[in-house]
Amino acid sequence: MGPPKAFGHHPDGPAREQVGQSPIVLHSPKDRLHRSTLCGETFSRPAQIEGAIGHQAKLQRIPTHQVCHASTIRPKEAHGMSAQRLRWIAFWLTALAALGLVLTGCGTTPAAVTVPRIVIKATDYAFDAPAQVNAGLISVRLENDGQELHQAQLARLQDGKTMDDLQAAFAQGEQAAIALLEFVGGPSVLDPGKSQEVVLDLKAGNYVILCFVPSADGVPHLAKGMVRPLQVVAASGQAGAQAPQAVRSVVLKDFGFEMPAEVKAGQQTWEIKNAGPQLHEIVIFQLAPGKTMADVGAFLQSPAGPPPFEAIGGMQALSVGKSAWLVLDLQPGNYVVLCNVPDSASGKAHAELGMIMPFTAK
Ligand SMILES: [Cu+2]
Repeated sequence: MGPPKAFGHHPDGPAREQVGQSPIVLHSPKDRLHRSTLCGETFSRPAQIEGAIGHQAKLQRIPTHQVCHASTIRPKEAHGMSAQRLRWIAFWLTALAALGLVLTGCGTTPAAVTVPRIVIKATDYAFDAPAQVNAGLISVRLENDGQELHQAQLARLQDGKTMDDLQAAFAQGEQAAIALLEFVGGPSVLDPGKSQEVVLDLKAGNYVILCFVPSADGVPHLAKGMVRPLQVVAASGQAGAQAPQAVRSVVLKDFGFEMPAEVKAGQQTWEIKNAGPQLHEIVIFQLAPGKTMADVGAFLQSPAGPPPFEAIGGMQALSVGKSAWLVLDLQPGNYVVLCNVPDSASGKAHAELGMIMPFTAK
């Protein structure tokens, strides 16, 4: 852990956006002094270890300091924590400080809480997935073990609605079913053998995992069995995991993508936000050598021969105002992003209305 990371609230550090949102504020930029608004104590970089250990010692005796430290973990939940839990946090903070891992007292995020992971396996035509997960941040990885393209759309049923209601709505048409659901993302369309990871923030409720991809006969996979319920339950006493660090935010809107035309190749996380007003998704195709966006458009209009791209994933549909994180490992090359969600007025895919753009990874 390098100094800027350890000193998370440093104005030049990677967590600089958090300044002002935590109990630690910049006290004196000239002297690089930081101050806790809860306990009044100041911290300077050369005195990090001493300051931290001294502070941790106080933490053992003064309840307000326990609250102060706990607030750096999850401000909204800290004050509702049980005394036992606060003692447990205090114990670990002290232990970590003694090891030199906690360098800055209140200013440091303690050992990161790992985001829980689940794997969804898709076959022709079923999902293998857990039946229940805890609410909060969760990493969802889709592995396509089938012969066809698959996706895993996660959507929350409106309160009071059941799977039977959803089934009845699907019988009336896709728009009727969409009206019963809040779309929260999920791994997007994948070629056979590929996988995609996304990180979602799920609130408690009854969810479904869906695949809208049609087979050659035109029937969507969800009508062939690719509908699976998922229960998200409120987690009690679970420390909050940190949201992934994203290198960029990609905004989806009617009808386009706000993102650069050129990005760096390699491993990276994008935060995907839907600014609306319609439902949107981001599907990523990696172009075959020599192929262009025009070839993709022509193939989508009338598929013939091998596709001019590989479907490498993306983020499934998000309701307006929702965001989620897309974990990518981009090979250098040319790509196209597009949205296949149907327009609520014309029924045309958003890609046909302009929601398609090329980008290059270098
Ligand atoms: Cu769209």
